[in-house]
Amino acid sequence: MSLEKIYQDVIDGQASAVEAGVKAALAEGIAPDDILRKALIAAMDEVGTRFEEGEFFVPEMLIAARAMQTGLGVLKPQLVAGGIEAAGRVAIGTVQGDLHDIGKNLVAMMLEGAGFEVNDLGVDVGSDAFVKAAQDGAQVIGMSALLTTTMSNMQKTIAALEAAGLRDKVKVVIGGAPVTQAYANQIGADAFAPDASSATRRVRELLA
Ligand code: B1M
Repeated sequence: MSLEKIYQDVIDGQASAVEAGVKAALAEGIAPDDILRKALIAAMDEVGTRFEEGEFFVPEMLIAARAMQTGLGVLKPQLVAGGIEAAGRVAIGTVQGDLHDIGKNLVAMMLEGAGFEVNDLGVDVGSDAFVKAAQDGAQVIGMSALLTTTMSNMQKTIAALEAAGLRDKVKVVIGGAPVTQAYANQIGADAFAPDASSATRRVRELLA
């Protein structure tokens, strides 16, 4: 099974072909990380480019995203295989107004794989829900945003944590395509991670 075929099937939104392709690639011994980066993530980047260029519209993005999620589902057991002890409690969500969840799901999977207990709050998560998760014992709040228009809701959540008297009790890590280290500094987040594996590293460092 070639990675190019999986890549193309994601772009074409062929979920069952992606499922079969990822299974075949794993059976052939192709590293899960290569399948993830070179086929699944690379395909979503191409889908984004085609959307920007007006070649793809929301329905095409949506069916490609479903195909990607199907592939991720097959990879999940491989990605989470490493976990043993509970290394800490993390609550993660995509911020209010934002429905993109593939990157957030990947970060959640990697954290689980690294042994963290993950409370996935889902998408379109308001400040109150993040505050509640912190009150319920999360040591780290993870926020994802894919839209420049929703990034500012990260700052609102940090302000809400401060208002609730919880800011010094939880660490905040942020990420998502438009998010940068400079933005994390600007809003007073404890860490920024550009991808799922570095998110796991950052969370480990924050709890060390
Ligand atoms: Co949307 N979309 N989308 N979309 N979409 C983008 C983000 C966009 C960049 C496309 C483009 O124009 N090139 C653009 C945003 C432009 C901007 O704001 N600058 C865009 C737009 C405009 C929109 C709509 C507004 C379109 C419309 O309706 N006109 C709309 C908004 C809906 C909403 O949220 N309210 C919309 C809708 C959608 C779909 C629903 C169709 C679908 C999402 C389905 C889903 O997620 N279940 C979708 C998709 C699929 C995309 C693209 C093509 C792919 C996103 C993705 O899944 N990437 C995207 C283009 C792109 O990003 N190239 C695009 C793969 C994923 C693994 O990467 O999420 O970046 P990513 O996650 C990475 C890192 O960022 C990081 O780790 C992950 C793994 O390495 N990371 C973290 C993520 N979260 C983290 C958290 C951390 C740490 C790291 O700590 C907690």
